[in-house]
Amino acid sequence: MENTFSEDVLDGLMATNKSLKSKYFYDDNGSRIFQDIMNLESYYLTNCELEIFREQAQDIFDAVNFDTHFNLIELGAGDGLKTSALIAYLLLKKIDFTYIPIDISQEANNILKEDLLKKFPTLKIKAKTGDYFEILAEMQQENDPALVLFIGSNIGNYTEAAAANLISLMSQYLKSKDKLLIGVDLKKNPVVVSKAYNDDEGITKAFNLNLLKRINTELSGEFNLANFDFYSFYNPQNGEVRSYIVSLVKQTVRIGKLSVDIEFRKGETIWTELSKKYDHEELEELIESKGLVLINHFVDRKNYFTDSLFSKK
Ligand code: AVI
Repeated sequence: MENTFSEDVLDGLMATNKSLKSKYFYDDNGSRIFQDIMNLESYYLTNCELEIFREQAQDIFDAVNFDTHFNLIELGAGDGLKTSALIAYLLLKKIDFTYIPIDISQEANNILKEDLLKKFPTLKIKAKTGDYFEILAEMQQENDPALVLFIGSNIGNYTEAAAANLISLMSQYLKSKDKLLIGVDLKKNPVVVSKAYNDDEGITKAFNLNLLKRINTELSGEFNLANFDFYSFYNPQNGEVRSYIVSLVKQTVRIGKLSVDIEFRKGETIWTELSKKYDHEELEELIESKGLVLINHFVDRKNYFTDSLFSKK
């Protein structure tokens, strides 16, 4: 069984090196802030991936090479903005497919379905709520091939071991004809990467501090957000952006529902997120070591982002 929010908060804040898991960013408020991040000029990832889908949809589907009905399965679909570009292409070309977005949030799925049907009334869509792998296991029973999308550089939020485990599970659940399209942010000029995670408007800061807000509302925490700042750091040698909440003063914060008082030194940090950048070779190594083979990398014009297509060995 997965840990609960309170268990993870307690473990993370009682540790010598404090941390909070980035998966907890995405409550309703956090998801809204993430939409704002995706609209930032400095957060280039979204536009790069959108450009790839808009301009290379045909090349991608030629490489996928399905000639019967297939399932387009998306792991963690969010607002479906980028996928819409692929869907628009497929519908235009009258290609027969069913879109199956998988999300842990029923509400997110309902909104996505409603939005997409407004845009594309003829779309066949079967949104599924639950665990990615339980649903992929179910889908293994189907005869039709699947194109599985894991886009948005979500893989970057997993540590090396967790990413390897995730790809290995995906690979196990793919049927022999299935394909995986994975969207990954690439290593590039460190100045560009740093700016994406440190915007002038303070939106990424608000995204991080929302974790403390969540603890306040859900666990009766007493964090005063004015006493905390945000810091992110990109190490171009290993491709890791690491993000932190910083305590601006020495303070003790009560978390009522956990019956604990958390002590902070002035300048002490809480690690909140890893956003790893890859290069093509590293990505191929990670994925090909788990029984998949590269078909092609589709990159944007600036070479900032890749959507890479893999098949089973
Ligand atoms: C969702 N994920 C890929 C984003 C990223 O770039 O790591 C989340 C994010 N964190 C700060 N800005 C955006």
